[in-house]
Amino acid sequence: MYWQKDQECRPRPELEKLQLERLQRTLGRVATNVPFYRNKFNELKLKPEKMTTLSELQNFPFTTKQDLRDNYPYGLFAVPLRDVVRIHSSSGTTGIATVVGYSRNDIVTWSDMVARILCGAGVTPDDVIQIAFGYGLFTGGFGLHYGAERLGASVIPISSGNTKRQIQIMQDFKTTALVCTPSYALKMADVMMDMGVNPNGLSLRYGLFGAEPWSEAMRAEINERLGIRATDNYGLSEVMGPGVAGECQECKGLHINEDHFLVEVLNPETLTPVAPGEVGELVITTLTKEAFPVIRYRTRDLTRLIPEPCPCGRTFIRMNRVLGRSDDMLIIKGVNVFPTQIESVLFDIEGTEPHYRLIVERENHEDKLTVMVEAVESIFFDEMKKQRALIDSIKKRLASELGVGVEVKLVEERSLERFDGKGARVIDKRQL
Ligand code: DLL
Repeated sequence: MYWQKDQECRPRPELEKLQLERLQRTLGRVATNVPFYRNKFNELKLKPEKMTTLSELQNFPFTTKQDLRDNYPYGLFAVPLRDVVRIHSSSGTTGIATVVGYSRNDIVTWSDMVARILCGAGVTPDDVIQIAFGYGLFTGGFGLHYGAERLGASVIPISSGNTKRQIQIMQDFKTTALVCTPSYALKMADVMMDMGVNPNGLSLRYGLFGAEPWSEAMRAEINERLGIRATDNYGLSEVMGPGVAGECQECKGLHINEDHFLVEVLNPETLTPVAPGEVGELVITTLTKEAFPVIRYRTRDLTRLIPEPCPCGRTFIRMNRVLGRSDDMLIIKGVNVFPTQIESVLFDIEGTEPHYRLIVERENHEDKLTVMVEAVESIFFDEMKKQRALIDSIKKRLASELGVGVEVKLVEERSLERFDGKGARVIDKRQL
């Protein structure tokens, strides 16, 4: 199912021609309207109007989150404020917030991009969509909301939190599609159990999850517990919000809306392109945004592109689910470890619950990673021998997956905090 079939299935040569035209226009517009870009282009003697191939983008400078902070709040806007109809902001955990703006046309484009993702996941105007992302400065709530309305579905703008009420409404309003973070979907499954609500008795069929990294194993868990078909969707506020990429029903990677976003995958150290299909940092240039275009924005998200055509017929390239952020990557005794790798192992082990925390410490100048994972209640009634056997088997599986030894601690069911929005599962005490 497509939202804009002609655009989503455009032959690649035509798509690339369109990308070049749109890229030239975007570069020209930021050179004229945004002093930050104009100065950088002048310093490097770059002339957007002379560009003849897409690969010349590689000569242009990167934009980083720090650049957005340095130009707080409106320094990178490419239109006067009177043409801006919406402002979003991401506070981040530390430091100055970043601010992004949208023109009237940007909101239309954004809604279409999200409608494409909803359609790709199987949602139709007949569906009832419960949007359990926060509404506010975060782009998740409003982004999905406008897309769902554009599609013509019935939208329940419940926002995040108050989980029991979410479930009550899901029952009463016959919600067919749930939209939130994957962590919150799992929390809902727990609360349903507490309430004695059988997920199979609900009308729920689809789950569109995003805004944080998750694993295939977590997808399987959510699908099973909620009796739905979960798809992954990706985006970031600096580039637009949700709507940058999303999975079709094949569930084998996320189609990038390439007629609006030009992507590169680069080695994060050398900042040169990785070999096709290799993992690297995703760098995005917007092709149509008016109010807040970004050139070569370094997302810090690690992924790889899947160049093979998709059976669904879309010609947009797919990206692998995000493996993690380059700044979330833990370096334990020199070995690179991604939280999602640990998650995959934990989800696969009998006797553990899908809730964990990773604690990183430094003891005697050595890194120590402790994986705290909830275990099923019966384990604690068993003899110590059984607990120890479970710990040992987790340790062994993790050591072979990660290539570095870790400590494992079993904690009681429900003892770790649950998340309504983005989960924060890593506690790195080395930075304190
Ligand atoms: O999280 C936008 C969004 C909202 C996407 C709702 C999807 C659904 P930010 O708050 O700016 O925007 O955070 C962006 O979240 O750089 C990734 O690190 C992470 N992220 C977003 N989607 C995914 C995903 C929104 N599907 C940052 N998988 C991004 C993994 C994701 N990470």
